[in-house]
Amino acid sequence: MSEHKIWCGVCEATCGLVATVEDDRVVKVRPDDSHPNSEGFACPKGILYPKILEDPDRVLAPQRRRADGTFEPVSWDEALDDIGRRLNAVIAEHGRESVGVTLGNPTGWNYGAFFLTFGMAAALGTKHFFSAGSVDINNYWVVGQLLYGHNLTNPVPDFDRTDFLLVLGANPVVSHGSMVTVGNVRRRMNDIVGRGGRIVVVDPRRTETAELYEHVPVRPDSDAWLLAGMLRTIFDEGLEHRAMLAHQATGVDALRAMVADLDLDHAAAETGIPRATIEQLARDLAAAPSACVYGRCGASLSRFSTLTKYLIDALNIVTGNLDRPGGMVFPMPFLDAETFTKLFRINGYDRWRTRVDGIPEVLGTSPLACLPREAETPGPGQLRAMIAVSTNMATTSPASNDMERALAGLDLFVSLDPYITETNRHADYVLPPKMLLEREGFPLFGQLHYTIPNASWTEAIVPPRGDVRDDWWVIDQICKRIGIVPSPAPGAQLLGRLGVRVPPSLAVDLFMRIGRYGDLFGLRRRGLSRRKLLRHDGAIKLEDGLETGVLRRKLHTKDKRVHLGDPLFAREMQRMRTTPTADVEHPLRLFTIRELRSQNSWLHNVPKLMAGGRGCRLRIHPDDARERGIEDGSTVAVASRWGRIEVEARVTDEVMPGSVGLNQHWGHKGGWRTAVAAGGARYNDLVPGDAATIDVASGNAWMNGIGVEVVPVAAPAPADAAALTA
Ligand SMILES: Nc1nc2c(c(=O)[nH]1)N[C@H]1C(S)=C(S)[C@@H](COP(=O)(O)OP(=O)(O)OC[C@H]3O[C@@H](n4cnc5c(=O)[nH]c(N)nc54)[C@H](O)[C@@H]3O)O[C@H]1N2
Ligand SMILES: Nc1nc2c(c(=O)[nH]1)N[C@H]1C(S)=C(S)[C@@H](COP(=O)(O)OP(=O)(O)OC[C@H]3O[C@@H](n4cnc5c(=O)[nH]c(N)nc54)[C@H](O)[C@@H]3O)O[C@H]1N2
Ligand code: SF4
Ligand SMILES: [Mo]
Repeated sequence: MSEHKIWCGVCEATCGLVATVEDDRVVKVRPDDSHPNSEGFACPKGILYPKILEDPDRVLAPQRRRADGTFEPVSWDEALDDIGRRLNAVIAEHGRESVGVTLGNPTGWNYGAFFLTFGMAAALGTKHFFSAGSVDINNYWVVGQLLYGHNLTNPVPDFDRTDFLLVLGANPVVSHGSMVTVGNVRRRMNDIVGRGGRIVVVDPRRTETAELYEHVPVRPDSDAWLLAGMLRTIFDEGLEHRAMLAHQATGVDALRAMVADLDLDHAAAETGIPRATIEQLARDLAAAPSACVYGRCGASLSRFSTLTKYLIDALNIVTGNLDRPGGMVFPMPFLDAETFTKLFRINGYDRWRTRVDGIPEVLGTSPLACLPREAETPGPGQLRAMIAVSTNMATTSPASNDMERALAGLDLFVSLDPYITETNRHADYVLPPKMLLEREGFPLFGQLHYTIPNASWTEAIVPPRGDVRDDWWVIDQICKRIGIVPSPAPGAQLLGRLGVRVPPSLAVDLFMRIGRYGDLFGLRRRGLSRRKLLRHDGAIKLEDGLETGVLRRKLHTKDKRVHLGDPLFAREMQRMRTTPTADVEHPLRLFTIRELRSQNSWLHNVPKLMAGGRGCRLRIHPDDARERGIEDGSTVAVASRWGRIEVEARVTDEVMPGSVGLNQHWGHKGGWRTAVAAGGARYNDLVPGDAATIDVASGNAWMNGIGVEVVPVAAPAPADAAALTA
């Protein structure tokens, strides 16, 4: 029996855990009290993660799809050789640009897979490089580029010192924080209130977070109106922090002009928030000794998500809260992704546009919303083959049914995933990865946004089950067979041509060692290296918190100022102000609910996580239910302009009138039996994916605030019901 301090690679909190291993199995996991960031906190997902390793539905050998849609196991050589042959045929006929790569959320905790998908896309020179960012954080990446000069420059709230936290569309008590790595977030938020500060949560639902603090209900998809209204109030009343603005930013006049004639009564009507509340929030924010405005998925998956994120950052800057204690502060990661993405020209915006819809590229990627049209519209550059790495895009992307059809129609579809999911049941090959704990790892994404800088790198603690392989190895093997080196680095390309492949661990170690906390190959005795971290049990704390006064060092703009005046934002404001929002046939606004025991679309196959009466239920306000004759527990049909599903209704005043909330990512298909048996329906069947509906500036899908109507579904007569179950 042995104990190992590990980190959890399920969500961004990146908690420290202690795993007990007996006979090559993880028999117990508990929170690590000594972890500098999570301090003894962990959630059920982290504790139960090892169940995945033993899951009877886990794919343990490469699978090839037969003509009848079932799968048969094949050897790695057979699978990889056939994939290579078929990819070469596609490339010979249609060119490398017809091959696509998609990376999903878990690559953020799987650095090898992450770097090699970027590398493969770069080596192919393909525009068909899709990332979960386009159903999540592309708006951050666009605003990062335009304001700070780099996609990945991302200030995070200074939880431990702030006096006022304004949260828009985030539920950290359940999600444990996003685009900020903050361990034990609930304790740290309680401390804000404990020291006399305030937390205001703007959300259509009285969430687990809103319930603990002050709650301002907002109509889904209207945050930009609220933020613009607050900015107008601040400028009208002269509450802006002039000295900080003059020092930090350019383009303030353009911002002022954007909001100068905004009608606050109209903003109140759009948001459902009284004008007086909008004005008071603005005054309170400006008057607070320090404050942070923080928005996440609720604010990122709206129709105007680039504008929303811009206005969030603008509010922080205008109130003098950027780069100061208690405001929005900048992490200094030990692996400086900003520098190396810049070095290899990965970062950027609008250097090219997508073939069919003309949507600007973000960080070299195309939006998932565009994928079906890229695959189904003939012409040069048409998408013909796809290598997908840890993505369940048929469920997690807009217009799910279009996505399934498009994937099924490809000449070749290869998916790296531990399960047969609703997405990759259409794949020609499903290739099974080693999971964390079976592979070494360091928390790539976590360190980008940490609030308590710390470093860790862990060894595999158990041997892999079955015949599974490292994701990065699989990608590299595929690349070998089509004669490319999966790297954007000219050095790696050169070595590759000489037959030398640089493993991702070596490349990352190199960047870490020459980085801010690196050992400079021995010159800095206390510095970091992979070897040192692997030898250390648990995480090494690097700092007590984040430094301030670093803005000039962090900015990638030439003049070392934050650029508030990019004309794109004024255009986006105009787009919002001229887009009609009323939809009389679909008057209710649908928004997403995340759950504590899910991680996006997966972990639904762990029985212990699914216990306790969980279900996929539409939350509807009692007034809206009464008006429609809907009873609690009954089946309802939810219809948008783009799709229709049936689910159980839950009548509750936790959602504001006029809006309805639904769990994301249920209604599974494929080989994960527990997940399939859980039933429910797929949220994204209702979501549009056409270019006219997405946030055109970032390609982010519009998932929150789409119009729906809800009607009762008559229960089948007893005879029909008997026939159905027979
Ligand atoms: N337990 C758990 N944790 C997770 C995940 C998970 O699935 N489960 N997923 C992980 C991932 S990938 C991410 S990106 C993060 C997300 O982290 P968060 O963004 O903090 O999580 P969400 O629960 O999506 O929070 C969005 C909130 O926005 C509200 N909302 C919806 N529409 C609107 C709107 O138009 N305006 C406003 N103001 N609010 C709105 C919703 O009610 C919800 O409370 O969570 C991560 N952590
Ligand atoms: N309606 C609606 N839709 C949303 C959202 C929303 O709020 N509302 N949120 C969006 C957000 S924030 C996100 S991040 C996306 C997530 O979208 P995805 O990235 O598509 O979703 P996940 O469910 O995280 O899919 C992960 C897949 O990776 C597999 N996997 C897990 N670990 C590994 C591994 O180590 N290696 C490999 N190869 N595979 C692995 C899992 O089995 C699963 O099939 O969904 C988005 N979709
Ligand atoms: S909060 Fe996130 S990182 Fe922490 S244990 Fe849960 S899933 Fe893992
Ligand atoms: Mo996400």
